Amino acid sequence: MTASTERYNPRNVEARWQSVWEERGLFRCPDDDPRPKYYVLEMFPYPSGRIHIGHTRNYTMGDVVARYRRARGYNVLHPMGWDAFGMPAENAAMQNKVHPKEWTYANIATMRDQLKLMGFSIDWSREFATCDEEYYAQQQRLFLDFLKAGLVRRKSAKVNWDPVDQTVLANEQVIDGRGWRSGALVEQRELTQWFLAISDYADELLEALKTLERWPEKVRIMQEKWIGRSEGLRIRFQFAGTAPGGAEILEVFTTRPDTLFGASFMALSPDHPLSAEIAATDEKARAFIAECQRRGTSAEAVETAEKSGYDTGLKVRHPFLDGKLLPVYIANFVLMGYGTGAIFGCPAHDQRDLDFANRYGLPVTPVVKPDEVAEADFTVLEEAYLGPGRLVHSDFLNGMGVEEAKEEVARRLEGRQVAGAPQASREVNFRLRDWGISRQRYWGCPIPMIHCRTCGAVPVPEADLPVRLPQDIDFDKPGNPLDRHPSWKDVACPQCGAQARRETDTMDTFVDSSWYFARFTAPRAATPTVPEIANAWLPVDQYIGGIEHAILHLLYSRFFTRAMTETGHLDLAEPFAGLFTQGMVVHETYREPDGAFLPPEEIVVEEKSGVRQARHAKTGAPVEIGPIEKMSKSKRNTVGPEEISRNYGADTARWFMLSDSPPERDVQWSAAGVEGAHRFVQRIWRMVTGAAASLPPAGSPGPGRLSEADIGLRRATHRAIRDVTEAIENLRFNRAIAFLHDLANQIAIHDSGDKDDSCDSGWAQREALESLILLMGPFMPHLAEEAWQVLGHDRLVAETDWPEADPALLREDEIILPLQVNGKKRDDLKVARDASVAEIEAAALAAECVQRFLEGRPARKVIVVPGRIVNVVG
Ligand code: ANZ
Ligand code: ZN
Repeated sequence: MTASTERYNPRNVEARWQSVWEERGLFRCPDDDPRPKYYVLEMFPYPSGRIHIGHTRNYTMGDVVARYRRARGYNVLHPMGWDAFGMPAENAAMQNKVHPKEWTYANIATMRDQLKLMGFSIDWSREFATCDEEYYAQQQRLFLDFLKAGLVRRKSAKVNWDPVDQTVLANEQVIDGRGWRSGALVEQRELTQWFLAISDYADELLEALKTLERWPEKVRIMQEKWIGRSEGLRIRFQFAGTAPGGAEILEVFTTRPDTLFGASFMALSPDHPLSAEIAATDEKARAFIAECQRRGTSAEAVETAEKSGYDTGLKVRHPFLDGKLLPVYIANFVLMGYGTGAIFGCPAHDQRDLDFANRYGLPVTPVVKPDEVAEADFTVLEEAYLGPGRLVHSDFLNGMGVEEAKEEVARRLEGRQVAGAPQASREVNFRLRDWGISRQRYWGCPIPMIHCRTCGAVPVPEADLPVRLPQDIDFDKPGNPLDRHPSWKDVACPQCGAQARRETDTMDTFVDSSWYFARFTAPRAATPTVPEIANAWLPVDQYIGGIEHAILHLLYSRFFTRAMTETGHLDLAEPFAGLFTQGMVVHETYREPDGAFLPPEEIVVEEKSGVRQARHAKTGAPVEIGPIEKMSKSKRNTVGPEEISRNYGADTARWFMLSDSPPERDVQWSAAGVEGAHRFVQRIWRMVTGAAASLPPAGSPGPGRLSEADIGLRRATHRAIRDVTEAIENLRFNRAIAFLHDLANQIAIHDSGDKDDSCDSGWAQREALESLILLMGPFMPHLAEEAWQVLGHDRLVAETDWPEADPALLREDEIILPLQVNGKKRDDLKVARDASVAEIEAAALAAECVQRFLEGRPARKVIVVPGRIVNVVG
């Protein structure tokens, strides 16, 4: 066999195969296809400018799955689109005077070309951007249908207000009290907003998490916590005297009614209506409330703040202790948006209450005592006791367990009347709030509503949809550009015809991404979905994306699926049957002495006596090697697909990104690693081109006679088929790659061994090479096509069935039997699978442990249970 010296040139080869795939329309997926469907989706990108290779790791994973499923006979939907609305386009407009639309579509064009270089098997005919009029028009339809179904609400709500960007921010866009983009200190404002009724589905969204078996456990737990279901009791405390405004009762929500005898104070949220009543006549209360509001009263703001309160002088009566009065505070750590906005504080068993009590000198009475501690030794000083135990200092509850005590308190209070109602009622609360979708921005989907002085908020009539974004818009001043537009918002009321005003808020961009997976099933339809088609394709069989979307995006999509089902656009329980969260691509950072980051392509790294040193490629100036970090624009540690495609080819990048680390872990991009992957590409190419001429033709019948080595190679081949298949099924891409390396090694070993001319060695070799190429196909699709052609095939790999492992060749040749001496296991005995009883007996008698035992005596008996056990009796 002659070794080929011709190097594989990915640059030409990859472009050529990409156009062949496209010409033949191989990745289009018809809706009316008899094959079973498979929908694989990667979270669609935001068109921020350019992609770097780190962005493409999840698309590579999705592509491996897509190509594999196609080869397994599925009709595969693997689409791509753009999550294209959002602030960055407006920021770019402000900074560079480009229109957000122009900026966005230019970025999409660039990024589409970049993605195409990677050779992903995407049905590009289904592509859309969420800022396409065609898409957001349908989103407005959905909004109006949700409105009709009672799933849209208009409420006044406290919002996080970014004074620099002049917009409302979602809680998760507030980081350490500052706007995520502007960095400005966020203020609290009361605004009337549009909400989607996700809280109506809280119970169901929680319950259905159990059905998501192919989701990572950690994501399900995060969602569970976010939804935050609490079972508790609403207790009505009586004021001693009357409170300002005439209130007789203070209602609290508690999950720990068992601790009622440990209560030492009550606390109201600064936003509680009673707090406002008190403030009306109490200047100090007013000042305290104002200070709390200045610092923010959102859950995030409150969590980090030191506990503080104001003693209002009011008191309530303890429900079970005659004459015991509890002081009522206004406290900064009580939220208005949860429960009743008021609590009873039990310092011994709640850390916030304890911190508060210690600060204000309130009593701390432990009422739940762990069993292993003596009552005299049990105190609570700095750390609240949250564990299990028995009730103490609690009158009729003494000796009960926590659950029993909860039940007893509930039962007694439910049966009592105060101010004409039971003193307590059982209640379930959720942390999950309705989803505020109003954003005071231009670059988003307009909310299709009109405000009329007489008729109120009126939906835009069907016939007038879509409400289009105006093109002529200016970004020179802060605030909402739509609101400032000279004429856009002026419109007649659809009901009474009077002069009215368009809603100038646009939708949160999370709305756009909450149903795009459904739109891919009928991307050009004149309705949001075509239900029969959507229901046939959905759910997404495998969804792949970043863990950063573990909560909001996935929860919102799950809610949309239900809302769309309720409004007839879908008939579906859950949108994503399988979810995989991938690790990132990380890379070293490089800095100049002045701290400025440098991109990898300007750096040369050398190793001198074991120490890696970097210098500037052009000037030779020394450069500091910084920590390994996620590839990002700001650190300049990115590598572009163009560069990779030019130097090594997409296949090398794809192979490398999946090879070293398990897919859920980060992988470090390094020049050495990429070169290693590329050497493998070249090696496969040499193997195939070197062997091609001497192999029997493709499709030759056989095999005829095979040597021991040939059979060994066939076994290795079929094991690889089994193992790679299983690894891809389980998304263990790095393991699949390791098995492929093994097979390549086996082929090389066989190739370099002695050949018996009377044997069909070439047949076994062809089988091995062909299997290697087909199994590699999902990872390195271009190399696979080129090699496949060299091996004499006309059909493309992309059109060829996945290889099947022959069970006969998977059987191990040797089996292991437990070897006993007088009924006690002494060793393992390795014998040929088809060994006769006599052969097994002989092997057992020859075993060292048996020889030592018999010391030259003959055995009395050897019992062989074929396939099970051997026992030597001596
Ligand atoms: C008395 C008590 C005693 C409590 C004790 C806890 C431990 P989850 O599990 O999150 O539902 N709480 C109720 N409403 C609140 C509000 N608006 N802002 C801040 N805290 C509030 O938590 C329920 C517990 O959080 C409730 O049970 C209440 O404090 C507090 F040893 O009541 B507990
Ligand atoms: Zn009107």
